[in-house]
Amino acid sequence: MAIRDERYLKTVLDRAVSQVQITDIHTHTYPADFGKLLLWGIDELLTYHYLAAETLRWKDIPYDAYWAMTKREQADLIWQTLFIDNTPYSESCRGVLTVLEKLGLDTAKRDLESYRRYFASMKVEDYIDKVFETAGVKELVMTNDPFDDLERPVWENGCKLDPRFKAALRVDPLLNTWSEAGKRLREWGYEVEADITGKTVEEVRRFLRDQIDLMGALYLAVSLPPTFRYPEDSDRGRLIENCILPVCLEKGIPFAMMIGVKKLVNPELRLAGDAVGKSDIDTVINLCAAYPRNKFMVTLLARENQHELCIAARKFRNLMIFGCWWYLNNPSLIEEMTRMRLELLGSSFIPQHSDARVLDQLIYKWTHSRKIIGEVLFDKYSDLLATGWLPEASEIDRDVEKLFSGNFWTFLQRELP
Ligand code: FIX
Ligand code: ZN
Repeated sequence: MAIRDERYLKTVLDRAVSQVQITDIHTHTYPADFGKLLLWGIDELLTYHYLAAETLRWKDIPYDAYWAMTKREQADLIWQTLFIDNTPYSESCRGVLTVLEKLGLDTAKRDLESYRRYFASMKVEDYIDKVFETAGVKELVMTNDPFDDLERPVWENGCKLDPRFKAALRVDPLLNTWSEAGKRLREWGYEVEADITGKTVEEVRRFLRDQIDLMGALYLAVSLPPTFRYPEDSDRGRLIENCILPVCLEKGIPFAMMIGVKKLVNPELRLAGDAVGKSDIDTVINLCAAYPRNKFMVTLLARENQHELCIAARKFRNLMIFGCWWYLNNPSLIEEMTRMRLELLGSSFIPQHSDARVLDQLIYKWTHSRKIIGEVLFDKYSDLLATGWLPEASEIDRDVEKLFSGNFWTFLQRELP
């Protein structure tokens, strides 16, 4: 049915955006049989590395003293510092409150112990179902690292994956610390040498194929520093050229590059110690141009890179840009980036991923993003109404499904000439 006015537009669009079942294409969360890798509940929410960093701005305790605390003690300190002694303005603090509210808990009471009792009463399997349902997420892609000693045994012992959890093969150690990774590969029976030539190339390709097949990986992913360049006379450059891209092409899967992380600028903050730097868009352009049959998924961490990334995506159909990553996952920047992308790319992009490290975060990260993306879409459809164009309700459902799920799956299935 054609939409002729903004009132009906709002009704149709609000319903479409609130009900669409989401494919969350990048997370750090796992099913219950991954053991300690699955983080959930209020104390994990509070000790998320974003909040640890924010808390340690207020407290002059030695970093080691913080890390020596128990998880509960850390959560108590964070709750008192960011939620009681100060107002929880930040997106990561607000997110904790959104999760509690969506679970039906009373945040007005500010009663941390009562929240703890709620989570303690939950069976993990039931809670996973509740989070997926509350967040409206139908499936998510994990971050699967064969070099992680906690994770590798789960795969080697033959895990039967919950179908809502998909795999992505993460290759940071291979690309960013080849000398160390090479030693591990030799331990695992791959005949690799320091020089990335001949037999070593073949063995790294074999390792990648083995892992992709073992996990059923939907794509290969890596996070890269802002200094990453291509072409680059380096182990990383040679591995990308001789191993990663040929195997991705052979398997028909994208190579996802997450570029712009300045690792551990403050190592005392551990996982919270990474910062952001402006990346080189020519590197993305060079790769997309040199490998037109390979599929690239790219997200850049610096706000300053976003416009040029959109322009690069206009030039290369093998480039799918995605998400408002990490320090960009804030309302003001999600809005700015989504407007820019719709204006430059139409709907041929993936607007968001959650990056959830704690399962419960799916609830807040998607509640917040649905609202912002929905508001931007309302403006864009309104602009079209003003030209006399009459969008159909079915087209709005189509567009919203593509943005929150379909574009990802379509990109995975594409075979480029
Ligand atoms: O490299 C990554 O996947 C990053 O998303 C993480 O390392 C980062 O800590 C994060 O979770 C950001 O949201
Ligand atoms: Zn991530």
